Order: sequence, then C-alpha cells, then structure tokens
Amino acid sequence: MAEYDLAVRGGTVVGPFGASRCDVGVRGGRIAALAERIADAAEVVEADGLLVLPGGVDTHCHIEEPAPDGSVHEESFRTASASAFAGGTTSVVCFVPQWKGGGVLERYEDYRRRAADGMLDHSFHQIITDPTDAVLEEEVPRLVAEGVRSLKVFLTYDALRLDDAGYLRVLAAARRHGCLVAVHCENDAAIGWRIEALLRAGLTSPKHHAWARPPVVEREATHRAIALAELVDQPIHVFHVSCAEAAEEIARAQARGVKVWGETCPQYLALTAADMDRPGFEGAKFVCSPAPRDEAEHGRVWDMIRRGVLDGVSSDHCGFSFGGNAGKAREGRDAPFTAIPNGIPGLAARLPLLFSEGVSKGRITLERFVRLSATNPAQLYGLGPRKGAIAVGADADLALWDPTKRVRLSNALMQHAIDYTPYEGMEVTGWPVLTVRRGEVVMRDGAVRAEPGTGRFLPRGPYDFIAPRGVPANGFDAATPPTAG
Ligand code: DUC
Ligand code: ZN
Ligand code: ZN
Repeated sequence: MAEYDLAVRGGTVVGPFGASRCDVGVRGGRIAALAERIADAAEVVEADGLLVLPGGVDTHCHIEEPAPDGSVHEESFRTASASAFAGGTTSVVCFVPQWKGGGVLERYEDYRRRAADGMLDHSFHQIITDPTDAVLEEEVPRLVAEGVRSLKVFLTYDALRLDDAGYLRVLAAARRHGCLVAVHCENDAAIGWRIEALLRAGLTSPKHHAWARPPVVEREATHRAIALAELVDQPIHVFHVSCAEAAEEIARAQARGVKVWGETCPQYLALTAADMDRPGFEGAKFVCSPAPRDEAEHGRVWDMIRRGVLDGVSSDHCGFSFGGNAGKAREGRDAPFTAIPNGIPGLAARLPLLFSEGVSKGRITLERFVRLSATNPAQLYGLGPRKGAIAVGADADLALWDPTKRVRLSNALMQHAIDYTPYEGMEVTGWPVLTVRRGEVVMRDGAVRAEPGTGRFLPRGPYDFIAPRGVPANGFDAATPPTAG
C-alpha cells in the first residue's frame, strides 16, 4: 500500500505568509506532509508551473434558500457545488432562514437535509428576523450546540429587517451564547424615503436601484451597527462593504479596539452602477444591494483591502435567473426596480476575478489573495485551522492555479444553475485548473466529478474571534445583568 493517497508534485505552495516550492502529501483526506519530494503515492498530480493554493472559503453565499411562499433559490446544493469547484472554492457558509412568526430549529433541520445532498463542505449562519425570547433563549442555544456560531441580521428589507431594539436583542443574545453577528448595513427608512420619491417621479428602471441607496445609507447603517455592537461588547462582521465611507467607519472602530471586521465582494471591484443602465431589462442582471458604485470607488475599496480594513472577499452568490418568471423578472420585465430581487451569482467568478484584478494586475500579493479568499474567512468563522490554509493536519482542500492562463468569462464556465453571469465577456488572467476537496480531485480542467451527498457539515465550536473584549459601558454588562436582591 502506498504511503500517501495523493501527491501534488512540483507546484509552488502558497500560504498566508509566503510561498515555497514543495510537494503536498495527502492521507485520509488531510494534508500529511509538505516535503521536497513525495514519492510513494497512490495518485499523483503534476503541478509544475502551477500555484498550489488553499481551496477557497466563501463565507457568504445564498444557496437553495427556501422562502415562506414555498419558492426556493434556483441554485441547489448540487449545482452550487459544481460551480464552487469550477472556481476553486471548496467550503461555504450559507444561510438558514427564519420567517417572521416562526422558529429556527425546524428551518435548520430542513436546511441540513438540503445541504447534505451537495458536494461542498458547508457551515451555516442563522438569519434572525424575529428575535423572540423563545428563539433567542431556547432555540439559538440548541443551534450553538449543533455548531452554528453566527447569526445574520438585516437592517433593511421589509421581510427581514430588524429595528435597533431587535438588533440589540440579537447582539446581547449572541454575547450570551457565543456567536459572531454578521450584519447587512443599509438604512431602511432612508431607502424607503428615496424609493417613494423616485417612484413618484416615474424613475423606475433598474439603474434607479442605485439612486435609492447611495453610499451614505450604507455608511450610516454601518456606523450604527458598530456603535450598538460596541455598546453590547459583541463582535460583528460587516457584510458586503461597497464603498470607502462605510469602510472608514470600520477602520475608526478597529482603531478603538472594537472587534469588527469587514468583507467586500467582486461586484464592488468589477461592476458599476452604469451596468444597471444597460438597455431594456438588462440592467436587472446587476441589481444587488448595496448597489455597485463606480470605478473611482473600486480604487478606494482596493485601498481598504490593502490597509487590511476589509480582510475578506466573499461572493454573496444569489440564484436568480434572468429569463423565465421565477428570477429577476418574477414581476415582469416592465416592473419597477423595487420588484427586482436583489442579488447576483458569483460563486465561480469570485476567485478568478479577485486573482486577476488583484494579483495579476499587481494590486495585491499572492499571499494576500490567499488570506482574503481562504485563510481570513475561515478563521473569522471558526473553520480554521482545518480549512483555509495548506498545513499538515488541515483538510486537503486545494486549488491549483495557472497564473498565466487567460480566460474570457462566460456563463457556461460558471457551471451554476443560473442562466447568466454578470461578468460575461470579461477577460481574466489566472485560472483554477484543478480542485481537490479533502484529498479527492473534484475538478480537472473544468470537468467536475464528485458524488452528490459527499459534502460535510462543518460544526464550529467557541473560538477567540467571538469572545467579547470584556469592556461593557460603565462597567455594567446589560447583556448579562445581575438580578437585584
Ligand atoms: N443583497 C443582500 O443583502 N442579500 C442577497 C443579495 C443582495 O444583493
Ligand atoms: Zn446582505
Ligand atoms: Zn447576502
């Protein structure tokens, strides 16, 4: 019997802090050796001229999310797995819904069953839309015991949003039970006020989506989300930061020592509001929130990445097709922008865009690419050291990249269930040519080969990022108050 199940030979292995030319030996799905030469392996992958990077960890994707009306996001766990592997990603964190008036445990059970059908390793955020005592004090602790360690809240969207009081309740419950809180930051009242005026003025096309939510609505909500988290002494993660003014709020809080982190997404580095102004209904393909900004803003977001203020890049992948009547056009092609579902697909495009716009164009180093795409998200969500780095003992999740390969992005290459990619026609330099998930080659030259049902749930325990700082306001901890008498 061979000493290793798999050897990846002759590539340049890149970790968060540096690169070295070595072989990777895999046994039992884990990395068992990094050595100058691994000779005795049952299967060999030759990686001369290739980069060997950790498989991507995408901690913000919407996959097969069920809605209360019985509809489900078009992307299933099977199709999402193929798409992720095609783009060099091997693990995801996606969302269990809570529907207003309902609990979370039954949704969790249902979502576990759905995810078990895919091939991706997965963990969950629990969305909280109705923070009742029963949910926060009885159900959430049971989810935590199952290994769900993050709660997601929205500060906008009618069906999902929490007001400040509800948000405070979630922050305090997260403190008590040991969860990170992830926040969608946009000011709901401000958006509603602008929408009313836009509709009254007859300004209803897709491009007006961006007019309804300028950067200031994101900045205000980011500021408020951080201030309330600081009050509770609860760590938070600000999702999909689209602009420097919101990132500045994060930077200021980080400088005060607040435990707040921020991510951005490829749409805020590669798409602009002008894309939503394409003829007819085409602009709907780019409608997501926060809205894409402009090229000058892309430059400022890159600066925030280089400063380390934004230290992760996720896809915010959303499964709404352009054609048919279940996705972007569910209310018709003449419907106002307010009827277009928010969200765009990006699971497979995330890493090639980040590599090409970042590494190939000289904006970031390879090591920073590894940190942004895998190591940092894995650590922030308690998936490390098993995920997100190439190290002895870690899961053997690898993506082999040809850094010189030039590819024109097309929907077929995305291998998702959605009928378009917002990045159609863009040229990238650098491409994942082979993906390994737990020691198994699951994608080679674009051909995905993995057995449905082989993705594993990743339970998460307590970890340092979610621990409070221990600095409640005035020394009085309102999240865990003593009782009088
Ligand atoms: N915005 C969100 O908040 N969620 C899904 C997609 C989007 O655009
Ligand atoms: Zn969001
Ligand atoms: Zn999202």
